[in-house]
Amino acid sequence: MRKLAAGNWKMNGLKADLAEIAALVGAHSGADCDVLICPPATLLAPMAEAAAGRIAIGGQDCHAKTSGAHTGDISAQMLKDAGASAVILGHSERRADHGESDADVAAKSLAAYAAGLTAVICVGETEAERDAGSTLEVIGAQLAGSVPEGATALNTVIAYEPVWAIGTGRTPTLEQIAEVHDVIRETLGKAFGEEAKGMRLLYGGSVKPSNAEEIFAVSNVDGALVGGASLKARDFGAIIAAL
Ligand code: G2H
Repeated sequence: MRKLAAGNWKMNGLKADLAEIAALVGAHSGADCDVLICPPATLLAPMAEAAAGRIAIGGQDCHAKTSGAHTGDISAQMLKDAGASAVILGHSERRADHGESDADVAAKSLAAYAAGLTAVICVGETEAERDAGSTLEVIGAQLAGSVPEGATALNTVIAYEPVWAIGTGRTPTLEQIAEVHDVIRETLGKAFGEEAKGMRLLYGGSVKPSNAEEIFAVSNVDGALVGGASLKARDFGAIIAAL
């Protein structure tokens, strides 16, 4: 399966930062993996232009509806229109800051599919849930509620992002990552059959150049969703090179 390095710029990036994309396009030349950058909505169109089709561009959220009276929201169609081919959905920051439920994420995923976007659906346990020994149960429930019928290897990517590892510099052990990714593959297999074998499973949470190679070697890790280390072409380029 072709691996995927996805960058999540979160609420970072101004026009001046588009230079990083120009540099990344250079760094990505010849890389044997797919690269996706999800900038803030304000940079989608100019970034798509700067990426020149060499790097895929994605949104960080979308509304479940296609249009209407939803001030401040953005539809999947609008993302597509701006040059996106994917959208991150159900990131833990959206779940925490905006109260997004699994059902919301499933509805948004369907909107993404309808617009022709790949949904990068995020799941992950909190530290309290891991300490309580309920990680696998939490992940199973999130997958069941967030990944809708109609998910295929082409339209769906799953990102496992333990909440306690996001932006903290802490990462699970390689055994913990393997355990969760193996269970995600198995759970998707029960729900989606053969399609699940081709769905890419990304690890996310404090991925950086120094730990990328060992994480990418873990069973059922098909790439990464990278936050802080995706903002600079030098760092993200090193992660891409490790894939
Ligand atoms: C997790 C990740 C990107 P970071 O949110 O989705 O961010 O790599 O900064 O931990």
